[in-house]
Amino acid sequence: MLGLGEMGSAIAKTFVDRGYRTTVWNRTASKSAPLAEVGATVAATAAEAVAASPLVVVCLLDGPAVDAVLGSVDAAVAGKVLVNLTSGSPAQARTNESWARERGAEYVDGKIMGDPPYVGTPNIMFPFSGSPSAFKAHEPTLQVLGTIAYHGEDAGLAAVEFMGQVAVAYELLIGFLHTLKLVQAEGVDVAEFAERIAGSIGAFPPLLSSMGKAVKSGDFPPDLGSLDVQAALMDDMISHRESVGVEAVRMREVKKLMDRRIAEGHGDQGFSSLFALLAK
Ligand code: FVH
Repeated sequence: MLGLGEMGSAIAKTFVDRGYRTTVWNRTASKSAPLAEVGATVAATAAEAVAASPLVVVCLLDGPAVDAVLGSVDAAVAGKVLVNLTSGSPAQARTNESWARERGAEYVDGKIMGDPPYVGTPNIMFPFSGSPSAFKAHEPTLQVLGTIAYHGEDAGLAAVEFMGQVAVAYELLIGFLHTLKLVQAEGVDVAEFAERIAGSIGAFPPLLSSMGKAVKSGDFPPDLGSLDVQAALMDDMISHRESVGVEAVRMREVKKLMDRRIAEGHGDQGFSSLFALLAK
């Protein structure tokens, strides 16, 4: 295990707890002590840790950290399976895959969707992609970390899944925070309102599924109503926000897209049809 930050330590501890012989390394050596206490072997260098096991799991801060550590390991990865759980882009994953292949190692990219306390439970998700044979060989080991899924041989696919899932979460949550500001500005209890939203959000999964199908087919039904009707509501939403001093920049963006779509003769289509305008 290379990297013993919050996440790397939780992963290493899970391997040890489940009975896997585990060798750990971290740039700041003192972070190895709690792992040594529970039974992990501490390596003095990253290369020494790599040499100790057929499976090498990497969990570092970011791409530059991975480059620095793998650079110090270099040829020692020959014959190993490298599983990199560090956050990063699809392009970084594909570059890492080439780097490993050139040195005779198999590469699996993985991403982490969840927090350290959930490692070792089903409540944390790990999408993987890359070498199918390496994934198959180590699937039972990776399964102890949480709920895992294999997305395909292209090493970038786990990162595509991660970036997409994280993006949906951030887009939704920033919209939620703006809405809380609006509700609070109107004197309504935000915590109680949040509870009501938590109760009503169950209506979204069927909508997401039907929007996905509409985007895939290019056949846009009037989901959420026709754009002609929604555009009028959007005007109300923008002026409501402005009237209570809440920023409305994204709503104006949505309205602009609706106006463009209507001007192009698609006012009878629904919200999903805005997808047609999203290419840069
Ligand atoms: N923690 C979380 O909740 C999130 C959940 C979602 C996914 N992430 C990703 O997991 C990666 C690791 O995150 P982390 O929480 O373990 O991060 P830190 O506790 O900050 O530990 C960072 C480790 O990286 C080492 N490191 C940083 N730079 C270098 C470098 N140039 N050379 C060698 N090692 C480096 C650092 O070492 P040290 O500072 O202790 O010496 C830590 O081991 C991350 O991609 C998240 O996005 C976690």
